[in-house]
Amino acid sequence: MTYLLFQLVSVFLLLLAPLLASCQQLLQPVDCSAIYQQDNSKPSGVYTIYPAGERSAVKVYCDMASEGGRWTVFQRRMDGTVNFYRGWDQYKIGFGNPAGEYWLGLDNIHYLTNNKKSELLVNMEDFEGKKVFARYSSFSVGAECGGFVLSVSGFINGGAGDSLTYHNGQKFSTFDKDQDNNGGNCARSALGAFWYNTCHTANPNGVYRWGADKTLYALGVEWYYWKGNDYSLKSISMKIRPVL
Ligand SMILES: [Ca+2]
Repeated sequence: MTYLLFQLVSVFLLLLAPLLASCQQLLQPVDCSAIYQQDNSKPSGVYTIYPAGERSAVKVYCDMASEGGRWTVFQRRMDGTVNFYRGWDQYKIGFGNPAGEYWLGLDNIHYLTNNKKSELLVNMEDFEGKKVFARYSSFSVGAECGGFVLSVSGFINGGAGDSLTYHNGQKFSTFDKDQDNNGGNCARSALGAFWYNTCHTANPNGVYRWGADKTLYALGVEWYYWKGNDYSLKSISMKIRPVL
């Protein structure tokens, strides 16, 4: 009798398994857009996403408000509490605090933008309280074997100007992996890590400084076509979402 019951329960669980699996999928959103689409009343904040399957859980900040929301933030500076002058391994896997300053990691950015058309929003603010943005209708990052090449196009101006087109097609560089077009090492001279060319018109991962500072050239948190090379921004955040 007990054995029969056991068998019945087993069969029941077996039949239920596909259902449980699909529920689990819903509970493991790939990005902030999936979270928003499940429940569009969710506020901006820290959520867990799964960019590359069930074992890839990572905490991120979701921007559910700007320009229609659904944004997965992959880079954020706001107060200088996190050191962004780090090497290749750190930029590959990510670092920092998702509730504050962080870098999501190139692997995850690649997974999120690899197989689906994505757009990019860059929000920024100066120390006088002025806020602008730059938006790009197409954004993706290639695989590590190709050097995490940046593909960005379709600029839409929100007052910030276009500082990223200059970086389109570049590999990512850190102080310990120079893949830029400069004879020297842009990551070392600009004290950051980015898709440097020869070297940059944007340096979002540079040194956090408080506004205008001409003592050292072009190493702050900069967006050249808005504030030039001697002004370090108060905040900048880079975020992506799939084009629906
Ligand atoms: Ca170089």
